Amino acid sequence: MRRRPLLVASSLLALSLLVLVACGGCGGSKGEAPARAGDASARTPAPGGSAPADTVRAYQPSPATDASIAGKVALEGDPPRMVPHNFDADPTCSQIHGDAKVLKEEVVAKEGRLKNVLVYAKSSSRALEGLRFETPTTPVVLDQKGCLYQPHVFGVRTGQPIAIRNSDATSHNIKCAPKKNSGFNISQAKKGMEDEKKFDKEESAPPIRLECNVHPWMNGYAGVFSHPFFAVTGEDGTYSIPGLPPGDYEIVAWQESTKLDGPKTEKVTLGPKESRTLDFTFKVK
Ligand SMILES: [Cu+2]
Repeated sequence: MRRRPLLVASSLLALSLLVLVACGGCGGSKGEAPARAGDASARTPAPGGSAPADTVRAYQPSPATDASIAGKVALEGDPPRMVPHNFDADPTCSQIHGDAKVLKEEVVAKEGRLKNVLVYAKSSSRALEGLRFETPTTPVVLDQKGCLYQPHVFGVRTGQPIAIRNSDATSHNIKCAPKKNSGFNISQAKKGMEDEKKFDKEESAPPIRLECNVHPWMNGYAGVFSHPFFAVTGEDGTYSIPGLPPGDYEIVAWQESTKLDGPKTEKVTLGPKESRTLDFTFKVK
């Protein structure tokens, strides 16, 4: 009986070793542990191959290792003249704006910076291989307000609802004919009407163009992504994409005007916690 404590200790040691061997990389960066966004080594498959089905992991933000990109989008050359909308075809629309000049949004340039540029990570980027992203259930709101689409350019996730709303006291029609997704053509005759639509497939270069049959000046663009790594430049021409798992990326910047060149693509490798500045420049053709 005096040997029993030693026996117990030996058994415990053996058990611990067994657990360690069986566990492999538990708590480390390899093995079948739950997905960690910053775990680049685990998500990078063998060269030339795509991730097998059993290595697909749910993405989770990992503040300890997530990288980010941010930057500005510049316009080189004299910007095309910004022409004001003519709302006269619908008195309700012209009344809303009165004497205010509302400029068309095809090229919105301010101090050499471009607004409405869609910047995104290509879903084929190696850093995103083997990652699965949960579909948001909160809708993106596309408002028809002042006889304009607001926002004019936006990103949405595959399968995420888009709440298309009519905030005007006039009739709008919303149609689109995407290349990869199913199109639609709906009417919203009254203020307050709302429809929900979804796009199931990625579509980003170009994004899906939305138009109104009633008001020929109304158009907008929806980029559809399987992941959350996209942004649209604001008035100051800047964008920011946080939460990126470290690794290799192809980052695309798209803008709508055929008067400018593009789209632009940059390859970047992001290290853990890296904050990279990535600027783009579009040139007037
Ligand atoms: Cu309309």
